[in-house]
Amino acid sequence: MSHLSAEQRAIYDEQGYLVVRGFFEAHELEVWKRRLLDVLEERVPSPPSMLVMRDVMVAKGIVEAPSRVAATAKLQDFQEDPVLFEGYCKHPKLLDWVEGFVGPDVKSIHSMLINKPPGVDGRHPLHQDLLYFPFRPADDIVATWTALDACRRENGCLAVVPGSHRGGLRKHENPGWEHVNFLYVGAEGAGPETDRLHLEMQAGDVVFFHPLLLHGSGRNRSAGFRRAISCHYASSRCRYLEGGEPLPGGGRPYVLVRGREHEGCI
Ligand SMILES: O=C(O)CCC(=O)C(=O)O
Repeated sequence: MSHLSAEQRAIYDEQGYLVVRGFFEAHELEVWKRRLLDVLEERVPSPPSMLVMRDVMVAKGIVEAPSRVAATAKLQDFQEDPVLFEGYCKHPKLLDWVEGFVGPDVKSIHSMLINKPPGVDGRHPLHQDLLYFPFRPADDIVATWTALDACRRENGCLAVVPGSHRGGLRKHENPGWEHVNFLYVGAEGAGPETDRLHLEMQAGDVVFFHPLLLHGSGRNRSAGFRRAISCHYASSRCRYLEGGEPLPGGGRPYVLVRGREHEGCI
């Protein structure tokens, strides 16, 4: 049963994103924030399939981080972490909403806890996530991005270009900045001159967005962390592009989280 109203769906179709305020409660966010610390401070084992990505300025020795958490840009692909995956990606209320975008058969296709520590550049250029997904249709893919802290311009909130999902997939390239995190590429023609909307969000707010929406985030100029947890979902009816199948043994694990599998699909 989807919770998405026809009016909300129309906003999403027009703008490429939909913000839902007060979606999660503070105690739910606490569990995910504590898990980040437990993983980074090695109180719990870190699944081998999960990438713990250091910020590039720390990795190159340009900035000395006071702790491992201050050195970490994100955790990625946490499908084997029971707390983050079961708790967030399989959250029943979140999946009820996701169904409203991709239908009843849902796969989780990518998960991240983005940390954005203070003291580093950490910007993410405007880009389109469809770049990372070798299957279609794009309209059957949706991202959820949940603020774990209050996200403001000062600490590098998400920025979006409303309506940009109605163009196609652009070429992407290194933005040419001095310090750019691993695989943070920007869409061609979407440089600093591009008008964007800064999505200021309270902790617990969620934004659902289309995989062609141009989005990115600024530098964290505050003294605290700007954390967010995010999962991408696709209909399990999506089909690989020709030549787009993951390499044997490689590629991302796509995990059925609701409904059923479909023959010949992702
Ligand atoms: O949370 C952010 O700063 C942006 C994350 C993002 O757009 C991404 O990792 O694709």
